[in-house]
Amino acid sequence: MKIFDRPGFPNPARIRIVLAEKGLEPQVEFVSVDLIAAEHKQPAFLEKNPSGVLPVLQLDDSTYIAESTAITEYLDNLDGEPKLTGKTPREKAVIHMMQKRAETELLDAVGNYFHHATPGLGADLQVFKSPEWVGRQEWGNRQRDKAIAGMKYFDAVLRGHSFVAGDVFSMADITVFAGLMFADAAGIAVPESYTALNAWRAKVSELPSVKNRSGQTFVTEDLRRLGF
Ligand SMILES: N[C@@H](CCC(=O)N[C@@H](CS)C(=O)NCC(=O)O)C(=O)O
Repeated sequence: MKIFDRPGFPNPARIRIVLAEKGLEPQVEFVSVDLIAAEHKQPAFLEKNPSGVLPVLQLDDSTYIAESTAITEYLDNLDGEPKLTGKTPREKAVIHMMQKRAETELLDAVGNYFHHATPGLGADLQVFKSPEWVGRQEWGNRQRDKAIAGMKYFDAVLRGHSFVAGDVFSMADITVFAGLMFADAAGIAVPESYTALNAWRAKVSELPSVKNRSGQTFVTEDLRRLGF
């Protein structure tokens, strides 16, 4: 298997956590794609994933699988012992629901803020983003507010449960974790008053799959190129 990604970026980090959880890293060849140079918007990459985003999994039969959830489901089920996406119909449904909320209300909202209300990944990439329109920055700022509301929601969830979809670490936790990681990079602080969310984050940060392997901030080289 090959994975086209960029170490340190939030969606690639989701899959690196999954690979570590499943002990699959030795079976994967990583191919680094230069997001800041917009390599993922060029025809060679768009053939692999027409959405022009990372990560993408390439199977040995040359099937390409994009979308972090789809990649996670594939990797989690390879050994017939899923641990991140649920075993029973009920578990699968709850994890799917919470994961989707984590994407919509947090991770994607942070991404929209980052790409539309800030210089994002720089000039080469901006031409591929939504066209200039009045209110674009205002819309981006509302996405930041949406992300903070999402954090508040997950703080409330985590006051009642150990993990985002119940009592077991799952794909939904990985998505929330990536959302907070992206929030750090985009300069959106997690309010201190969200104590359950912050405590959960500290706990998840200590998991071996997260602590040792994911990379929890944008890699330094990319940060330098972005002028941070
Ligand atoms: N829905 C996609 C989102 C992937 C995504 O947005 N990846 C980011 C990297 S963290 C990306 O490639 N961004 C480049 C861009 O937006 O141009 C998934 O779940 O994998």
